[in-house]
Amino acid sequence: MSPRAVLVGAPGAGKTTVGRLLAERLGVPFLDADSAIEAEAGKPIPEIFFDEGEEHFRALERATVAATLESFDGVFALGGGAILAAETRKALAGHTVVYLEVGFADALSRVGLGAGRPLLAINPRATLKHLLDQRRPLYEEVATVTVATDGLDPDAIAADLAARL
Ligand code: SKM
Repeated sequence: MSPRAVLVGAPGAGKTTVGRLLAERLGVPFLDADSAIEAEAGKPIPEIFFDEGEEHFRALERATVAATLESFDGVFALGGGAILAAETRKALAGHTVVYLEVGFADALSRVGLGAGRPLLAINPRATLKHLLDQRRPLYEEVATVTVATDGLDPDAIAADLAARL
């Protein structure tokens, strides 16, 4: 069993929104890695970062992604930083991996400056810019399909993807 599509991309790329719409169109379930980790840990991600630290969160993330890649046949959205782990990039080989590409301006306007994103809690603009630059090559490395999302609405992206998968 293997996910129909695994969505990767930076915070603000639209992985959850597009993923949900794509799953609906394909008639399969949707799973968001961040939500699965929160359910397992019994608390929201900012609290996991605060109480146990980022390393602990990353370990939960690696385990959740590895298990889900082997057992889930719907649309699976990864957290923005999941591809930082070499182990996860390797595990993605052979899967249909959709990279939702987003530029700085659209990512910033989609994530906003609100709570819920612990890595962006301090100096969000500079941090987001850095994340996008640092991670772009990693998203490209794992992607089998790349979709530019700037200026597009989530349903149009989902429709395009459903036709291509
Ligand atoms: O997985 C969460 C978490 O807040 C870390 C993160 C990141 O490293 O970009 C993105 C979110 O999806």
